[in-house]
Amino acid sequence: MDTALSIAIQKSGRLSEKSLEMIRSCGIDVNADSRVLKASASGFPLDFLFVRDDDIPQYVADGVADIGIVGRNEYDESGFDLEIVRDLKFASCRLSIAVPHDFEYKGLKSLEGKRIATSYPRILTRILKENGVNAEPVVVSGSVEITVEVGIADAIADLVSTGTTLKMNGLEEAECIYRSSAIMIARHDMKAEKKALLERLLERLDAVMLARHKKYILFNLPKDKLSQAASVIGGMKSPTVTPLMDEGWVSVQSAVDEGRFWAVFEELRRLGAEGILVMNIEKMTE
Ligand code: PRT
Ligand code: ZN
Repeated sequence: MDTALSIAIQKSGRLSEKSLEMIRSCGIDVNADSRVLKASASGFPLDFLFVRDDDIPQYVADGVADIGIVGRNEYDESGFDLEIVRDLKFASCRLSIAVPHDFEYKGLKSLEGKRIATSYPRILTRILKENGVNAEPVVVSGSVEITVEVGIADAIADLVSTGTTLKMNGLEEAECIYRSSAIMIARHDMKAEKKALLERLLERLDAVMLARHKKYILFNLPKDKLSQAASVIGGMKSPTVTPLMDEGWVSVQSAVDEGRFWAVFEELRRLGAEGILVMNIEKMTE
């Protein structure tokens, strides 16, 4: 049988849909309707294992799966030594210290001697230690935000994205101590055949991720404004320039960073650009 790479992804939760979507955008299809434990893909030799996110680092470490997609928080908390092959930059969140309103928080030192409830004792302990703070982690597996109210902790360290959960439970986000997003992990000692498959997968993934942060623009420009326009666009080796029937004008096309898009757009308008057309890029390489 031909070698296939196996990937562990979250069965159902905050990471599941995005993980599948990323893989699908690499031209790899998997039937996830019948989300059983295992499935094979079409379009690439990839086997899927749908599991709880907490188990993903362990499965990869044990060789049950070759690679996995998991929150950085779960990986760091697991304590396994794996390779982080990519930061996939979705499911971003932060681990924050939160305190009740009457707690006078003045930095991590305020936590000296306090009980801090968390589901991430390893990460919390490391950070407290780095900051020379002695506090007592109270380990809970869920509903961390109610521990202060019920009297088993003085403060908490929990994942936050919008902050609504903290507010609803009468807590204030005091300080972000750690940032997380979804990452792809792999074992260090993968066989050469599997490593080659992973490289192929990563090449596709990089093309997808790069394209997500770019827009493709096409516009007509008075020829004498070309060098100014090129410096506005920046980044790329050179924009593609095509002559137009009217000899005083050219047609220009280029990829532009999404974050700079509006600034570039306004500057091009100022230079006299006309017929500006903007498109999403599906895939791209540097
Ligand atoms: O069943 P399984 O074990 O697989 O899933 P799970 O319930 O353990 O994990 P899941 O699906 O909730 O989260 C998976 C991963 O998503 C986490 O490990 C993080 O890496 C990431 N992530 C991103 C988050 C959040 N954002 C987040 N907001 N994980 C949890 N939360 C919690 C937060 O702690 C709070 O209680 O969601 C609640 C709402 O957050 P606010 O701040 O938006 O109100
Ligand atoms: Zn979990």
